[in-house]
Amino acid sequence: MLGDKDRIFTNLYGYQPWNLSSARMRGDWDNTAQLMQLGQDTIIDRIKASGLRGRGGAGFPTGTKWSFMPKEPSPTRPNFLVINADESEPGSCKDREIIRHDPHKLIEGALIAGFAMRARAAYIYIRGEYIREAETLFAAVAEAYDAGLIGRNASGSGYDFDVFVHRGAGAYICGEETAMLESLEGKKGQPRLKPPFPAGAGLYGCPTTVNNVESIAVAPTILRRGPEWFSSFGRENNKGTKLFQISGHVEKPCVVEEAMSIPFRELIEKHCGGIRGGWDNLLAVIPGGSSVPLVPAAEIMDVPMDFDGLRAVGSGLGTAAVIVMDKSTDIVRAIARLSYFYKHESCGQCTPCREGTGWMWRVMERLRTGDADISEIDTLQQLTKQVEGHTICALGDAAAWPIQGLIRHFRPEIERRIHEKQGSGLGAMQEAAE
Ligand code: L3W
Ligand code: SF4
Repeated sequence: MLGDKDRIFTNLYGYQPWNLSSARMRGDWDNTAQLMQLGQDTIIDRIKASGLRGRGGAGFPTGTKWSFMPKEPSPTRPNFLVINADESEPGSCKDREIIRHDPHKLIEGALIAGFAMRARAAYIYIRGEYIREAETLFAAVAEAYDAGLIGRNASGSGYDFDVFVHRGAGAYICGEETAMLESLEGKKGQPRLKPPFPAGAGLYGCPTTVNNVESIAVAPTILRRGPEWFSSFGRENNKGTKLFQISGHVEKPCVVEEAMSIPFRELIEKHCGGIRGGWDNLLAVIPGGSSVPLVPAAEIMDVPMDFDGLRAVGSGLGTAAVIVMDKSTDIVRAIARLSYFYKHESCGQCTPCREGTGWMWRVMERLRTGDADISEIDTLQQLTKQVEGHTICALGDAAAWPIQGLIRHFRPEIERRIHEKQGSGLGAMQEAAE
């Protein structure tokens, strides 16, 4: 269980100002040059030792990712760090809170991570709809430049490092790392084929690492408190603290930093005051943002909220955006709405996703209203398998998985609607005949 002294984000709720003087009082920018004197390889080794895994959804080990960057970048092909603040996954709202209330943790993290990867600059790509957050971030970056913390001889370290903030224009797909790079280059935000991974050929063809806001913002604290401190939370392969974003039918929705692997029931009891209407009223949970399959109530209660625990029940940690649904939820309608989202956000460049997301949504709509043939449930299931794994980026999978979860766990509910509609239709026909 995480105590207040163990929290990295001590201003998560904005009780104190976000500005530099307040951030300094919270320990940010405290002798940053000394941290950098550890040296690039030691910083990467310590991040590896901490067990930190990417906080944007995929959970790739952060230190390992940093180690892919060239150790001797060429002057004509510099290394870049790109920070993914395009937080658009339905249910996710943690990066927003970091930027609103603790932007200096992110900027200091950018300098340290950028230095460790020998990057010349960081680009923070922020979701277009985050207007006030972008204003805060621009102002915090300006404060950091004025104080000599970034820019030439950043923090007196002798290292030159720039930070640029770039606003997105409202497309979910620009959160996919290579679409983000395309967008930063001024092109239409469409994912690239991987490999090559960004570490080989990224922004303007240069070696690039794309990391989530939370992954970068925790790095200075990990180095100050030590990798063993961070890895003392959670369990093997699932270390550290994590921002959980709990929305939906709980008494008190919130964003909270907790130890990785906290059991679901404890997370909700401790921070959200339980389920609306009591635990018996819980129907299902989407534990990691809309791209992961739902888990029915009976299977989620004691699950450790981490990468392995949620995979074991057929879902995933994703961004740890926990969407709680009680028995008042029309679960078929909820998933149909997500299908609409993915259809709308598909960039359209590969056929299984462009055509498949629209097809899946139309069938989901028929299942929602009950105006479908019972055989269409299997057809839809097969269709999700045609999309999954056959697309350029993960959006195709993300569109398929929620539907697969629905069919796996709520098939009787889908069938009930169809039978009910057919029954009422027959009834109406009989009435007309009489
Ligand atoms: C070099 C290799 N680099 C992998 C890098 C790769 C990337 C990272 C993870 O999707 C997920 C997605 C969403 N050499 C490498 C290598 N890398 N092998 O490691 O890569 P990958 O492909 O596993 O994931 P991804 O394409 O980054 C991210 C899921 O997150 N998600 C939602 C996220 C939503 C947001 C948001 O709102 N902003 O992030 C929720 O589950 O479905 O599966 O950097 O380059 N051999
Ligand atoms: Fe675009 Fe969808 Fe293909 Fe991703 S899977 S590249 S969003 S069409």
